[in-house]
Order: sequence, then structure tokens, then C-alpha cells
Amino acid sequence: MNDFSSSTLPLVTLTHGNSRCVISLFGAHVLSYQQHGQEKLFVSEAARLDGSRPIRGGIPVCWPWFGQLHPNIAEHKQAHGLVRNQLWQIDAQVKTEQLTSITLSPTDISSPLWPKGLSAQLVVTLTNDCLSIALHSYNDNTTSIPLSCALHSYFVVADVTTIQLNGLSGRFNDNANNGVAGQTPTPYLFNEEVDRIHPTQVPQTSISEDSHTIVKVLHSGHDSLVVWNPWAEKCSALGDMADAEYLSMLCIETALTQGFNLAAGQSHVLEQTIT
Ligand code: TA6
Repeated sequence: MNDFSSSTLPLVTLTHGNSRCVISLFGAHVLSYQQHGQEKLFVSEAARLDGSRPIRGGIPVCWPWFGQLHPNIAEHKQAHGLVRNQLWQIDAQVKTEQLTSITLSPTDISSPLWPKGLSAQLVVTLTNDCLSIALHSYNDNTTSIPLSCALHSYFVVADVTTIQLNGLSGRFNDNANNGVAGQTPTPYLFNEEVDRIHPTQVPQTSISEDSHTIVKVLHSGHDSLVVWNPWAEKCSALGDMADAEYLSMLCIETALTQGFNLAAGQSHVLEQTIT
């Protein structure tokens, strides 16, 4: 696991009770969440922590589009939007007996791909027992704006081949198989590449091993959950992930991927709570 000691990026550490969260201002990227000393997030040992590319692990903020969901993606090839690879600024910080929170916003809206009138803020809130990440989107335009986004969370596991994912059912779109429809397995186990968009609004999922819950995730504001593990071949092709690290992580991503449009003058909140 990464201790971020090589990071040249501005980092902010939140503490509350005996829980702790580390956030990089590059990407407003939550890198670590230690709940009573227990790390819940995975960051690759090979992650670039110098701003040269998005950080591999933690909770990348994918906005204002998810993955390849942009009409001109073939031209610009910028997967996962415009904000995970730029500096964010601190808009507010709050500390009370119950919580410690920070509000961040992007600093560079100059891209021609940035939708006119659309803005974002990320609110990270740490309490003694959970971490909440809320991605706020605001449309100040006079017309609606297509919006897809995700909190692309990498959870750390001891061995992905021994865990199961709980809370999902029904069909999914299998992006590891040209987007064809698949049926959620029960139990949801992992023994190959998984890149699945589950069109669901289930409010809770969890990762368990031998009926012991490793992490529970609450989801809101989503129309889908994305489940990803690159497995051995794809992992070895990633320049910022060690070959065997696919065994130590599983992505469960709270997302909007199903064609949401943010109406003129409206706002939206995509939130996940890790507990
Ligand atoms: O969320 C799953 C996914 O879209 C996969 O298809 C894979 O590309 C992953 O995100 C990682 O994307 P990245 O651009 O961070 O390498």
C-alpha cells in the first residue's frame, strides 16, 4: 500500500476521533480513509503522486462524464471527465463535536469541453464511524445539461478471490464483453476481469469475506453502480499498478451513467458513505 510519502501534491488530512482521511487537492481525490485505524481504500504502490496523471486508487472524481460517455470521446480520448487531473481549491472547512468536513471545487474550467453553466463541489465529511463523499453539480444555464459522473472508489481487500459483493441483483451491462447484458451472479464472486454497469438504485452494498463484512457502502443520487477489477492481464498493462495488485482491490462506484440530464437552474448530489 502507498503511504503517499513520495507525493509532491498538496494533501489535506482530516481527523475525527480515531478516524482519519487524507485528500489530495489534485483531483479532490480521497486517498485514504482509516476507520478506527483500519484502512478501507486501496492506492497502488505505483500510483503517480506528482500530478502527471490521475491517481490510481482512492476515490477518483469522474465528472462531468463517466468513462467514455462523451459525444466527442473519439477525438479527445479524455476518459472520466475533466476534474480528476486538476487542482481543486478549498471553499470551506467545518469542525464540530460530531464531524469534520471540507468543501472543494475545481480551479480550471477553461476546457472547451466544460459544459457552459455547469459547476461542481465535493463535500467530504468524516465522523467517528463513517466517511461521506458528496459530489454536488449545479446547472446555472437556461437549458438542461447531460451529466454522467461517478465516485470511482477503490476498496482494499486482502484477496479478491476470497471475497463476495453483496446487495446487487438483476442484469448488468458487461463492458468487459462489448457491453452485452449479463445476469448478476449469486454469490457475487471474483475470478476474472469484471467491468460491469449495474443499472440500479440500491441504497447499500457491502464486501464480505467468510460472512465477515469488510466494508459497507451507502449510495444515493445514483442510477447505477459500477463494479470493476482489471484482473491480471489488464492490470499488468496499467503503468501505474503493480502486476499483482488486482488481487488487493475492488472498485464499487456510485454513478450516474444512464442518460441523466440536469435541468436548467437545478442541482444534483451524488453521494456515497463508507462505513
Ligand atoms: O469504472 C470502470 C472503468 O471505466 C474501466 O473501464 C477502466 O477503464 C477503469 O474505469 C479505470 O479507468 P482509468 O481511466 O482510471 O484507468
